[in-house]
Amino acid sequence: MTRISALVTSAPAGGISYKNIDLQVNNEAKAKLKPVYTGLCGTDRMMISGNLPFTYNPKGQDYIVIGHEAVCQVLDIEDNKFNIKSGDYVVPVVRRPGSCVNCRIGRPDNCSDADHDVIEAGVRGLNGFNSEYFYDFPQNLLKINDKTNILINVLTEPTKNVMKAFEIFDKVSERSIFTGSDSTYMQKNCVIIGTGSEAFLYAFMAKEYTMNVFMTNRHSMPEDKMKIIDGINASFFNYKNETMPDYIDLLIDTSGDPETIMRFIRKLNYNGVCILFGTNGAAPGTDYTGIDISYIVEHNIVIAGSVDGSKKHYLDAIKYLNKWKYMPGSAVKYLITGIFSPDETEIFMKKPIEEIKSVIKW
Ligand code: DN4
Ligand code: BGC
Ligand code: ZN
Ligand code: ZN
Repeated sequence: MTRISALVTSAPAGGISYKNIDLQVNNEAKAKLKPVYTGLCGTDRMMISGNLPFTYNPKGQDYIVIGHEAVCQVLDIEDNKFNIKSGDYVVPVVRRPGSCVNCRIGRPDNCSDADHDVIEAGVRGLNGFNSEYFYDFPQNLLKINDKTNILINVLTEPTKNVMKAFEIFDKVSERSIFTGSDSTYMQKNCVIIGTGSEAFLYAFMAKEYTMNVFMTNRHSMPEDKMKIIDGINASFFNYKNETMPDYIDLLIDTSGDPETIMRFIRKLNYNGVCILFGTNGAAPGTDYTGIDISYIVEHNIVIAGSVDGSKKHYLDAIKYLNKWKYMPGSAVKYLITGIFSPDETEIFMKKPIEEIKSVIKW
């Protein structure tokens, strides 16, 4: 049995170690991959601190290799119908379809029973990508054609979440005319709660729609983050002491904080859309009254949850990241705020204050 080094936790209890494990060879999985960069996020940190109850180890293992955000190089691949060759860069998908009807049509992100039907690399029942190398099936890989600055492509997985959320926005905003009387989104206000990596990627995408984009948090923003916000022509306000826009057309939450979400729902415009994306099971509850319910009803407000994304959203993510790579000022590259080696496991325990996206170089 080949031994390889990997970053592992024991799910759902937690903990982290960088150690040697047996390479799992699945004779059906015909692509041998080497991660080049992996990203880490709150999901990994919650697993490691033992706060993600739905995570579990692969069958027959007392650990799970963590990591679901990766850009990898193909070391070896057997003939396949996806036009992937040795040496290519690829992004592996997180969620693997089960047998429900949504999974069977290629939409495991909309799985009808995600707690039982799907498995997720690095999260639920399947080893993730933080190991020297691993095997996967060609159908789980998305090829990156533009090999320049491949580091940016480690953002593909988090960006696919944004692509799915905007698909939901497109669908629900069809029920009435959402664009302005000039046929564009140029006078529409999009407020994004939070200033982490997902919030920034939402801001990049809302700018693609040409909306007025406002990011917000409960404290002021350090200079580095302000530079990125200015670089994409968006704005920031501290909602504790600065004025917010008079109205909001599209509200996107990445905080998972009920009180903050309600504060902003009360500012949604007629036919407004609220996408809930952030999750924080530990956040305290909040008050809302019949007046709030009447407001939501009378304004035709849609509140939609959005989780994960499907293969087509990975493709959209690759397309937009490639565009953003070449944007003047290349603001997207500043989203990667630290590059670590696999043995620097402390990075999984504590989020640095200046962090947007921390990355591991393999
Ligand atoms: P993150 O970097 O922790 O971002 C969360 C952001 O929310 C940070 O900027 C926080 O600010 C901010 N925040 C927290 N509480 C408040 C508040 N009360 N008011 C305003 N802002 C607040 O995480 P991320 O960007 O990686 O992911 C964002 C969220 O999406 C997380 O909750 C993830 O669990 C969730 N997520 C969902 C999916 C999915 O549905 C995938 C990935 C992530 P500060 O406290 O850091 O200053 O598929
Ligand atoms: C990933 C999603 C996944 C979710 C829950 C997130 O970090 O981006 O694809 O479904 O975790 O495991
Ligand atoms: Zn993640
Ligand atoms: Zn399913």
